[in-house]
Amino acid sequence: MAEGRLVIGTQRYSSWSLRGWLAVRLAGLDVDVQVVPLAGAGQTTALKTLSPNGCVPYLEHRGAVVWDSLSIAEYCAEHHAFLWPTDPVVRAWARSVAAEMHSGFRAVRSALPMNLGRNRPLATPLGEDVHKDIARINAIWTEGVGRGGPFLCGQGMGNVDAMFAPVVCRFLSYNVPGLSAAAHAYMQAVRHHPLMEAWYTAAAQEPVAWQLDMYESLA
Ligand SMILES: N[C@@H](CCC(=O)N[C@@H](CS)C(=O)NCC(=O)O)C(=O)O
Repeated sequence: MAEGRLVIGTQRYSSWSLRGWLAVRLAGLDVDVQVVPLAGAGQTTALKTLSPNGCVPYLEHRGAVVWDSLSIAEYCAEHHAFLWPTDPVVRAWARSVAAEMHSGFRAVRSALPMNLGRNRPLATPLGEDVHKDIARINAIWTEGVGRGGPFLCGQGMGNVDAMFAPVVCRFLSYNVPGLSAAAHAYMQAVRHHPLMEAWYTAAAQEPVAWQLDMYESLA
């Protein structure tokens, strides 16, 4: 019997869920995964009584109840120390950019919603605020990979990469311009990590009835 459960949303769309799921899988926690189809715009009734904040990802593990992707990442790091870099200087950087991701980049989030079924740029030009976010993310990725790569803090995927993984999905889906060669290499490393392959495969197998017009009809 599993030691708990991780509840996530529609894998095609749920960027926060992808973060939590990656951290849990990287840490090797023995939990059952439950997928709840999202209604969009924060209207998923089933979640309102399920998790303390009415959101996914939501983790129950060995009696601990954990919500919010960043605290799930921290919880997972307690079980698998290498989810954050061992070098304190690199760890400080990793935590800072993970927090920056968690609390920022709103322009990218709202203009480029995660949709793993999408593979074309937006019909309309990106706004200045979106370009500003892209430039900052490009700088973070270029700096991180500059340490040797292929991931942001070295050879293995860790919490910092889990936090940025949905951004990789968005940038690939919308073929975002203005990224360095290092950033492109980073996106390929993330996209082809076995856990990401598994996530994309599961997303492609979700029922068509779970697809939401608000994302699918975005020109
Ligand atoms: N800051 C939270 C955000 C979680 C969040 O907003 N999750 C969305 C799904 S991606 C959600 O559960 N929305 C509620 C709903 O669809 O009703 C985290 O990092 O986990």
